[in-house]
Amino acid sequence: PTAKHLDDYRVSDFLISDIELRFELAPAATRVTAISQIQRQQTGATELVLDGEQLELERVAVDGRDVAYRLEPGKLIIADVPERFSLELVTLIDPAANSSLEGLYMSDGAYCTQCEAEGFRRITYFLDRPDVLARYKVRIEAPKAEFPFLLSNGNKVDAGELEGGRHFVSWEDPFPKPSYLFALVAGDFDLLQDSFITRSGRNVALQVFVDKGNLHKAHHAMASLKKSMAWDESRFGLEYDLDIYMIVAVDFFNMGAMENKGLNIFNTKYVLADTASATDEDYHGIESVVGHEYFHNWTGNRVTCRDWFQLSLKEGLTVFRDQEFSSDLGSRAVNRIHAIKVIKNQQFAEDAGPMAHPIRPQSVIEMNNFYTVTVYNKGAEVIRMLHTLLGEAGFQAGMKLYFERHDGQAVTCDDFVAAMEDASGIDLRQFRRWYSQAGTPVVTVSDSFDNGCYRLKLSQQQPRIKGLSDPLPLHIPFDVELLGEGGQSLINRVLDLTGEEQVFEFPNLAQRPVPSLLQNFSAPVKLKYDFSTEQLVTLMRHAGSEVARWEASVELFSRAIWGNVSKLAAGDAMGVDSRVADALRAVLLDPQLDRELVAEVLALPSINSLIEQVETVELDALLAARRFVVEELASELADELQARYREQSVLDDAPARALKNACLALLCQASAEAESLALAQYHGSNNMTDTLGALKAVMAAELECAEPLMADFERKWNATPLVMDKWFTLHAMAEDDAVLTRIDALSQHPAFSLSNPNRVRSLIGSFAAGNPAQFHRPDGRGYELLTGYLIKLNSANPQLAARIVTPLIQFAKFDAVRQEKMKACLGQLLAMPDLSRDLFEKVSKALA
Ligand code: BAL
Ligand code: ZN
Repeated sequence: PTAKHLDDYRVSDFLISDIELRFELAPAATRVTAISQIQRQQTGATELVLDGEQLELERVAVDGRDVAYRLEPGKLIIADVPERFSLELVTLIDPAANSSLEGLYMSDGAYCTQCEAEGFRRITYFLDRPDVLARYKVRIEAPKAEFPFLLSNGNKVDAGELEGGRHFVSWEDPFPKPSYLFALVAGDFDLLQDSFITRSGRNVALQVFVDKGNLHKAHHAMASLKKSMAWDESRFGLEYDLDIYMIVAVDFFNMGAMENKGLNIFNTKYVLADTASATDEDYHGIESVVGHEYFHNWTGNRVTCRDWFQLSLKEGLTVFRDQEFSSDLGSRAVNRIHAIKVIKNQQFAEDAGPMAHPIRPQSVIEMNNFYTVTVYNKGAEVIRMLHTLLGEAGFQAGMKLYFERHDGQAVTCDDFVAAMEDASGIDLRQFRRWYSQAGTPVVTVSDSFDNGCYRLKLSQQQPRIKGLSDPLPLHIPFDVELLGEGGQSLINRVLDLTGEEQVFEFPNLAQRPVPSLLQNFSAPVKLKYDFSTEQLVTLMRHAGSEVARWEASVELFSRAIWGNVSKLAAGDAMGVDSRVADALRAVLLDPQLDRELVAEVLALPSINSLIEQVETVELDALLAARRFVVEELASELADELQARYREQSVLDDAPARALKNACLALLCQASAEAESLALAQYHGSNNMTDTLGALKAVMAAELECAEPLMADFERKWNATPLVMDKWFTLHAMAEDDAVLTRIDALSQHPAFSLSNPNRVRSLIGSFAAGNPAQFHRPDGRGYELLTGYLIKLNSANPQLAARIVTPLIQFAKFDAVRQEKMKACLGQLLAMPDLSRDLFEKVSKALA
């Protein structure tokens, strides 16, 4: 497999203005007739080269006449085509055998599509690139009894009966779009209907399609859609543009959801919810993903990407928009903490591993590998920095100019930044480097205080990444608050760090202040500053921003854990400073604090987040030290935890459940006496948040009741796949030595299927990514288990395989013995004769 490079971008030789598609649906042999109106764009081009994969070609006609053509791997080539012509192609495809879930495939008996990034070429030969925008007319034919709903993008324009019990429906999408936004669905569903009146008074029909029997679980998705539509109007001034908006939930889906114009296709995980079966976190996830896909209608669909290297143009921006949506509707601090955790725990790991890439990658072998936390979440952080630099008014002016300039076009990240720059008058030349530099910058801070003047010296270091040019200093907005002795806020300011090293002065201060640094995680960088315990305790109690208080707690607890790692290495007894427990007690008992924030603090830093704080890790010592600190703090605070647990138990809202379950998790770590609390919660629960909270707590603490409760849960929920996913995950995260045999046994469970990505992610993916203790077992059997499943998934669903391989390629921080075992597994994958491009790209980079 070879890489494509951003620098090699050339405009397409030909354009396609219109396409008429006819689908004669049949599981093993769907006939697709495509009539495209094509015109030359590059003078001198005479050869039309179309993309196509896994297609059986039946007919090629130019202006109604059969013509000669050539087939090369992945291409159909027609020589000597005229300036403008109509091209008719007839292809046969096999949706039933399509296990990759790209192109047209079957999910539980229904037909559906996934065309982003390059799936449309599995439907017909086409200029399958995002800068070719065409108007689509689609006619779908299928047996009516089995497939009463035949859906595509745009507006329904015709429908009728055909012979033999078949029927057809025709759709027209008036907005020219790239092929990746094409969608088709055919099946029998329950349908939830509603409507939304836009601010200009247009009535939009809203439809959510779900598997039969699930109608009662579609209401939250519908409510989320209506909130999204209202929010985009009020915050961004953006209104919906078609007469109908459809969401279809399918159980077999590689991604979370897909923003196809007017016809979103969703993973059931992000649609179906009722309180019995879905947690508060699931509800929140649905709201944010429904919002995300809806917001793409402007940022992605109306203005799309010129090429796939520009993916962050739409994804970074749309993640930023969905984060703002969630923050405007819920707790801004808690939403920010969740976003920060994704960056620190996952994106920093990607940046430090073999797949490190800028938010605008420069070379790609398999595009599906670049739907990453870097492109999405670091991309959103880059947009957030622009928002910080420009302010809300400047940012909105930039958005307005962006749409004025580019509505209906396929553009680049540079075009977006230019709109922001031109609308605000702020010089973003240096800021643009965020798009081309990979790796996590480190900002090192030192300070001094004399004669009433406090000085902060900031320096930035950029990592060098193989294959990329030497990094240059970035424009880093660095948010600082200075606190006085009593915790009062003295100064709050965003510093512009643009040089390699800069000193910022704060004169006329009575005492040396306590600095709250990189507040709100104002840039996606690693902060190095030697905080004292006293400073962190002050920040935890008094920092103006709740996010800063949480950050201080993470720093304080992390130091307590690393301190014990050092003690273990020195052969000293472990211990926890009483100030750490006192600080946690103060947070736990503060009635003013957002209870979800308190729950976040009580969660204590995860192993994965701790690993990201260091260059190399002694995992066994880290696991032991974290366990020790958690148990110490839990026993120290047992009375207070019990009290808050009981106080919150009588309340019935999401923050109460979050805090209660965080208390329970710690109590179970402190002593087996908490078992009765967990049992009572499990048996008395009327909602999945509490049920799962109790189960998680007893599983993590390996209490005796864990096994019977898991068995009870399985009995109750074995017919509900999304709930069984939670059960598989709980098993996969168990830290006891029997987990490997249990996972293999569970892979034979009737509710498990290797062909369903949700099941695979819940059992295999969460083991590899979320159970570091067992995945990184010193004997290497955790790596071998993952590798065995990757070998099975490699040809069936390469995209999924390449997703879950991630923890295996991120070996650089581990000891030599573990690294060797990880590399041996990667070597085994690389030696496979039919290794997919997806896995090849990641594995070969890891072993390079
Ligand atoms: N465009 C792929 C799914 C999403 O980011 O919305
Ligand atoms: Zn997206």
